Amino acid sequence: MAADAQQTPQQQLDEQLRSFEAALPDVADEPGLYELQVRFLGKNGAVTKLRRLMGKVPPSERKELGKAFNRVKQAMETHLATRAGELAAAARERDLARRVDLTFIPDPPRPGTLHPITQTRRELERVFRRLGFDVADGPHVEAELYSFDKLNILPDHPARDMQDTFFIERPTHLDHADAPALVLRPHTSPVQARTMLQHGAPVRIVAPGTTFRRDDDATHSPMFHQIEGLYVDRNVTMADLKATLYAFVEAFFGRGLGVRFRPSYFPFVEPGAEFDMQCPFCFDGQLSHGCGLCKQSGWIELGGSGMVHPAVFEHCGIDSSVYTGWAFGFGIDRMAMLRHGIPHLRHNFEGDLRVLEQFTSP
Ligand code: FA5
Repeated sequence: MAADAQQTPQQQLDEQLRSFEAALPDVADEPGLYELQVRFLGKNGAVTKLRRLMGKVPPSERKELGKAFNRVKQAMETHLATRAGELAAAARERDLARRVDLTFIPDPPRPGTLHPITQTRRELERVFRRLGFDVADGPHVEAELYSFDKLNILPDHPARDMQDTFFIERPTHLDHADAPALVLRPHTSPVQARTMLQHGAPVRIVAPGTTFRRDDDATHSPMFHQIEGLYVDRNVTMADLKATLYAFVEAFFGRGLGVRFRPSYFPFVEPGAEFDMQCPFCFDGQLSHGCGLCKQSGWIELGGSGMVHPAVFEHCGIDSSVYTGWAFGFGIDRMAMLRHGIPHLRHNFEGDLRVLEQFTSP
């Protein structure tokens, strides 16, 4: 009820108390109670506002008004405390009335597992970290500059051909001269260039990650994974490369498998070599006799390697008369297949739970 301007301040106070008492039974919870308190006793509450009238009444009436104000305020506070007690008791009753079936066993949680390629990548990182390598990363959408130019892959090299690489259209709103030419990186080797340009020498990193090519057959997929290795320092030789890769194969596959290098050409290394290891599936402790997986050859190709080409050093700001280094780039997918006995590359990427659930995370 609105306060009547003709009423005395005491009458107005009593009026407020009555409307407070009328509203109280409708309050159903603590926030409601708080709201009511604020409405009447808060800084701008109805009762607080009336208190401001004190200054306007004749001094002789002030004492009486003060008493009336305190009486109303106290009454409201007592009501609030009583109602708060009732609400708490009702909440407790509701709580006690709840029935909980303590014998109920919910479905056990079904934790997911790491994809076999993720497991393999993490295991590779662990092995190379123990050999003293840092782990580096690079973007999947990469500049042609790092994917090719810095790596001494000349503009007419077949790897730049549309057959191999996914080129990304330049944004039309940018001036063509300014827009960087972008590709989905066809190998992890751009991380070599990025790392050398950023950190200089010496450097010792591996860079595992996703790579993309316009490939699609039984043993090649458009998206696959590689791990790059790069070691640059004074007096680094091919012997270091061989020793590191021996140690890696031993730590990753175990069982004393042999390795071999076959001369090969990559524009960013000189000399360059393919790196093979004995097939672990048909290995008898000494020889791999040949099986379906190694196409009866007894050897499995892991990828390319070699001594970093002086031109690459030059493009990446490293003095090739002071530093030498080696690099490698291996396919991770095949390593995952070898480690987990996965017969087909495609199984890795079909997202079939019947396959994936067989590889529980370690
Ligand atoms: C390269 O990509 C070089 N960047 C490797 C390198 C690095 C050489 C540093 C020297 C120094 P290559 O194209 O051979 O090399 O690929 C390396 C490995 O990646 C292959 O042996 C294979 O295991 C894997 N690979 C390549 N293409 C595919 C594909 N489409 N699907 C699955 N694996 C692939």
